[in-house]
Amino acid sequence: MDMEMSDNNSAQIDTHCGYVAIVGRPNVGKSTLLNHLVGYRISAIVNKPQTTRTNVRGIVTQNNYQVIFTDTPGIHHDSKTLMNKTLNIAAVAALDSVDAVVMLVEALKWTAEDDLVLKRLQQMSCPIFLLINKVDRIVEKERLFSYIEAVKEKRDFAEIIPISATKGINTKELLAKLQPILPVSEYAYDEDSITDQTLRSICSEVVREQLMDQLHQELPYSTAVHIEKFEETPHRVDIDATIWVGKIRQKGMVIGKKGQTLKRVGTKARFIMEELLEKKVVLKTFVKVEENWQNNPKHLGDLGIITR
Ligand SMILES: Nc1nc2c(ncn2[C@@H]2O[C@H](COP(=O)(O)OP(=O)(O)OP(=O)(O)O)[C@@H](O)[C@H]2O)c(=O)[nH]1
Ligand SMILES: [Mg+2]
Repeated sequence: MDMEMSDNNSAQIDTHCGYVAIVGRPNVGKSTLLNHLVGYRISAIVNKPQTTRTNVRGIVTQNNYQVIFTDTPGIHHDSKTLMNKTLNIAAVAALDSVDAVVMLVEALKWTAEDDLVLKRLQQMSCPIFLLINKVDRIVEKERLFSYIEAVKEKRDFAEIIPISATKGINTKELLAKLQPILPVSEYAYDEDSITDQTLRSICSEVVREQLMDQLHQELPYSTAVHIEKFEETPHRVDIDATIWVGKIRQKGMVIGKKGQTLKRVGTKARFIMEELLEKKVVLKTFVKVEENWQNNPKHLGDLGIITR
């Protein structure tokens, strides 16, 4: 069978492969959708805006089609810090040479930041799919119909699809609608690849996700996580993670009373890592202060937020 396949391949390509950017304002569910499509927790999900800080690829290969999705940071108005600006730049850069864009909005809502996203898409000539996410929350279904009529006026979308990224509603339909627009091409990634992220960076995101989840107000945005050690042996993985904060008093907040906050973060993160890595994990966490790291290009570079 292998022989036959390679003969065919040399004569003509029978696979399709293309790039699709997932964009939208913060907190609409972009990372949740990516993880659902890929079936693995590759991108951090938190119920707070500006969770995603870099472009993360998720790859879906089925029936001769490979779709390379890019999850992007939420496009937003705030540009106070270099990091805020960088997030917007990363999101827009992901639009470069894609075959389609999926724009997410939250069902029954349309905000000024949704308009900002549309503005960024203005010059795009590829198909733009509007995904109305979180439809599982709608109690009165009729309201969705009038919402769909209203969003049709915003732009000429290739498709408008109500979905639920958490429940998986209409996500198969999304893949089916994307397939015809993927160019005939060899696969860009191996058939069994699911992401461009390393396990090391996925684990650092797990720690950051848990920090964002546990911390309050502005603090989540002032933290960053760097994995200093990632040593895998046949039966366990040893991971050292450094949590960076912007101010000395924030260090105390991350650690918490009698170390309780950091302990909770570490325990939950380790539990998730053990599921992801399918191995015992020994996780050590350290907290360090780097004043104003969000405006420091070197630091943003070290953390992979600015690519050099
Ligand atoms: N009810 C419901 N909640 C959802 C759905 N999709 C996402 N969420 C929730 O919305 C919140 C934000 O999800 P994320 O996937 O982190 O959103 P995001 O668009 O990636 O956010 P940023 O990275 O900050 O731009 C989380 O609490 C998710 O659980 C959905 O279909 N239904
Ligand atoms: Mg995200």
